[in-house]
Amino acid sequence: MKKTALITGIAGQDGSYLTEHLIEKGYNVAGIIRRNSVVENQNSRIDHLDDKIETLYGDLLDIPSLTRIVRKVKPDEIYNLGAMSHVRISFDVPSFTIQTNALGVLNLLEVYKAECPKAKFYQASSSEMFGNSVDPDGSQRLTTPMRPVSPYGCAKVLAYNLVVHYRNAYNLHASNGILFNHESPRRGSNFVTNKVVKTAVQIKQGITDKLELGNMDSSRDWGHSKDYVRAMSMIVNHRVPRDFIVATGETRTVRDLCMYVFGRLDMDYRDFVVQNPVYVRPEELKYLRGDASEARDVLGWRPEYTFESMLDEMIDFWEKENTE
Ligand code: NAP
Ligand code: F7E
Repeated sequence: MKKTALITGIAGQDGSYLTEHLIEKGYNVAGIIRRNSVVENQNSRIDHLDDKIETLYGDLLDIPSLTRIVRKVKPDEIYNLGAMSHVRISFDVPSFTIQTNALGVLNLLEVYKAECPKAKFYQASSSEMFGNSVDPDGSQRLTTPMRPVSPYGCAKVLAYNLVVHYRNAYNLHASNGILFNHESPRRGSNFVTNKVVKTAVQIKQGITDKLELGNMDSSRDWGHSKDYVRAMSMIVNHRVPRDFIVATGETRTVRDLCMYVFGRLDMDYRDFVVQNPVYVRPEELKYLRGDASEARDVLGWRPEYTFESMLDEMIDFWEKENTE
């Protein structure tokens, strides 16, 4: 019998790729969307899947909507990807961020426990939970202390702990995937990778002449969203519920990112990048490099994209987008 997956945040970057992945695996997919005042923006990442999925209006902060949706969909698997996902903006809207990213998870766990406790549950946890905590070998892993440095990170730590607690207390198949940064052409263009690629292509095409950035010295472990949604499905279908790190194990600075993207377009980033303090955070997470050896050894997960092939795909996307 076909399995049914329910995805919160289905219209986001990961939600859209996860939907494609699960449809390919033969699932029925349903997802929660929120009302957008610009109707054209509502489902732009999932418009092409319109006739293959069911979308339902709901919100992690609205328990009646979650109950109604879970009763209707009767999911075998729940993927909780819905969140206010922008770290810098979480400093501007800390209360909203904590409500959505922490209390929203509590709401969903309660509905899950009451309505479909036999289902499997995935929580989109984040490397931002580690803050500036790094093991002596320069990696973060499940045992690395969590010391978040943003409202976003604080909320994700609470949500992470709630998932572990509900798993243990109520014998639920609930797992956290602690995913490091992952990108794609579908990434919001106010995240640094897509911002750099989009603007560099526009500079090359003469549409603009500078790129304003914040801290160029921070390091991130960047992978591709398509690879990471495969890991989500492997985590949910693992025999026992448990948490996994998903990362590439490589780290690069924002400066390295600029050097590669501008270089690919035959330009020198130093001629175009200017610092704007608006993009500097009150507290910065300086360095991330994940140890995903358990995802590799236990789940058999391997990323297919490299840092370069991911950026090449994003450059191709913006080159086509800007000329159409
Ligand atoms: P994204 O593109 O920003 O998508 C987030 C989705 O959540 C959007 O569809 C958004 O809907 C929805 N959402 C926001 N608030 C909601 C609420 N109150 N109720 C229901 N849905 C809500 O983010 P993403 O990159 O796909 O990330 C997916 C998840 O993974 C997020 O939880 C994020 O925090 C987490 N994560 C991401 C990364 C990464 O590098 N991408 C790494 C680790 C963890 P609207 O468009 O209507 O706002
Ligand atoms: O910043 C620096 C910035 O916003 C990366 C989310 O998916 O990954 C993401 O969070 C780095 C930071 O991602 C600009 O200071 C410099 O050091 O692309 P980002 P993030 O904050 O790491 C984690 C794992 C998540 O869970 C989150 O949901 O780049 N940076 N200049 C800049 N960043 C932005 N956005 N814009 C700049 O102009």
